[in-house]
Amino acid sequence: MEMFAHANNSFDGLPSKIREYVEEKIKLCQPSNFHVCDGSEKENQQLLDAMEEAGVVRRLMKYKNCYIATTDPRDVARVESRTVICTKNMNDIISIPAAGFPVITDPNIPKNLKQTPLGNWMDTDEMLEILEERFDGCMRGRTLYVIPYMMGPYSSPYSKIAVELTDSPYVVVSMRIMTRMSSNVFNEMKTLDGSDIVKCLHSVGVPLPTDKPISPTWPCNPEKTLITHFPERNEIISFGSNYGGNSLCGKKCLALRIGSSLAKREGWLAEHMLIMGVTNPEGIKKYFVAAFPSACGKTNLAMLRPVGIPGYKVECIGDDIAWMHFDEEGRLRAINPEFGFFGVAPGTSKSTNPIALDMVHENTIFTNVAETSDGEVYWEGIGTDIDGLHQPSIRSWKNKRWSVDLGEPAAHPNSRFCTSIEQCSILDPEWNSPQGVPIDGIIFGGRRPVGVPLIYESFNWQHGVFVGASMRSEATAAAEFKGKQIMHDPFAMRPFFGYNFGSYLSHWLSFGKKDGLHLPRIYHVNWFLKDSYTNEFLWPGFGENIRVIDWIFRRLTGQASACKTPIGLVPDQSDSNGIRGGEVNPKLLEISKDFWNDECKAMRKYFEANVSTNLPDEIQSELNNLEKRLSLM
Ligand code: GTP
Ligand code: SPV
Ligand code: MN
Repeated sequence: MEMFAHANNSFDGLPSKIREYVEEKIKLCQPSNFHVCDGSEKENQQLLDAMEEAGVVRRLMKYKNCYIATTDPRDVARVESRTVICTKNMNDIISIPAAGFPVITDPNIPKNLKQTPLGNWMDTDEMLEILEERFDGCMRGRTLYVIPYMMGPYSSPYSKIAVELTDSPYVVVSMRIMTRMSSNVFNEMKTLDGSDIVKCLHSVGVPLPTDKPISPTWPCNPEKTLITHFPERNEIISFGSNYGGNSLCGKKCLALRIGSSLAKREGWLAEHMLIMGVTNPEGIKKYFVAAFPSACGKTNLAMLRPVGIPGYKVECIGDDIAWMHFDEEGRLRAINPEFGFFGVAPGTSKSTNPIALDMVHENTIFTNVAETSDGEVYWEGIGTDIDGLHQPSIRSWKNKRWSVDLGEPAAHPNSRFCTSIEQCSILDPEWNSPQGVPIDGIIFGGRRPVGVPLIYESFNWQHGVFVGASMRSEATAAAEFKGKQIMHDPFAMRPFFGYNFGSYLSHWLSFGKKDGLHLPRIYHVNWFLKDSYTNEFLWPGFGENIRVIDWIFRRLTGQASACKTPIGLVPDQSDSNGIRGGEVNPKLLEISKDFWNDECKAMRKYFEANVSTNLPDEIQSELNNLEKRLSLM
């Protein structure tokens, strides 16, 4: 990608702390030019035009201001094995696994990087040395962009200010959608101590000219990829990948990994959660947050269009990340630190998520979707009839002519749309509120084909924290895992913990011990139970998930009864206070003693192997109690 045509390469207006940082990184990375972004429409269009000319993006003729980018096939998702938190003290970040650390055999992964199923750690100084080498001259022939941005609403006491330096124009236009990116942020920075600003450095890791066989339209360096976080320095350094959570540093790197570590220090919560407002048929409004692992239904639930029970209304505040603080009245309030959606494309259709489908036909950047010869997007589950009378030809995400017979998907399973939150037609009136919205319920969930019921309620806060800790879910295409193995994914945060999971649990538990807090009730849902014979989903999902939200809502207003089971409270099927609005397959609410005994064994093993002495006693005793209740079943 050639340099920006009308670069703003003056340091005027940069706060001195940022100027020093930029100067230092320019010296290291040796870009041929630099540009300080202002976030304006004009700047955005210039970048898109330049990228279009260079073939980095293609304009989609059917829509207004929409583009497709397709990636190097080696750079399609987050890479968890190369994502690492760096501090002085290892135990701050990870516990030593009972089986010891795996020996690193890949010569491109630092030998002293410690990998665990709950995150990776390396010593700060050692990592900085390795990064110094990777970044030395890494931007030669490219432009370095300086992106000032804010996570969270302007003038919110909970927002954080950051700057990302990157040599990827794709990252610039994406960050402009996903965050509040503006030169105004520099003014806010002047009032801050430099250490309050989160500094991010990103490079695709391919200096020019290069003799490597790389894609000129999606440069990346998969062998050398490292996504590193320095919570003690408020810094993020990401090398070699241009994809989503690896390169858009505001998202997982800042809002979750650095965020959770700040949250621990400052007494709040940074979570992988959607935020939704629900108004019931009587006009009562409640807000919920929900944590599901990547590609397990957050965007869909956040934009749910109710089906089955008339009179409900759902409004969206966020689809991926929640920052939550207890306010002076002891209510938990949530803000969405992001400004856009980076949503999974496959499966998005008029019937599953009409709100998302409507919103992506303007000002959207698609990544790794397919394109029809009519200039429309295409992906698996988009709901258009490809066997119909008019059959446009389809160009796959690999830029090849595609047909079903090829036996591979047209769009990558982790293909995404990137759209500003302002384009969502069901935005909650409070979506931009500096104080955030008051949360009444916390919902955990995962992709569990067997055993885990559609819905259950935890007995109390401590039990709810245990429910979050014991979450498991099928692997998805959002990271590098192959197949559908059931993985432990506590709080849907496994790839995003910024500090030791044991201390994270203690932090959550600590709120249960404070006086004067109105603790939200905690639930667990599973939309993904399957019929073991037909392999079909037992629950219709999507819009009909309102029927489960309705039960939760009526539990909170004291209108729905529940049966006590060993794992928690489930809807009473025999009375009309159960899941309303249609038939419910009894298998959806079954609790099998054998299944849950096995589940307990798996949890015990997981905690012993990976959390050991850092596991809070409360979680241990919740597990013991669950086993006891099961034995009496
Ligand atoms: P990330 O952006 O990776 O964090 O994912 P997410 O949690 O926001 O997941 P998303 O809502 O994008 O859904 C991922 C996939 O699950 C899509 O293909 C959806 O169509 C599908 N999905 C979402 N909700 C449901 C549901 O209720 N039932 C079924 N069967 N599939 C669903
Ligand atoms: C996820 O994987 O949870 C995402 C997509 O939301 S990414 O931004 O790539 O992390
Ligand atoms: Mn996510």
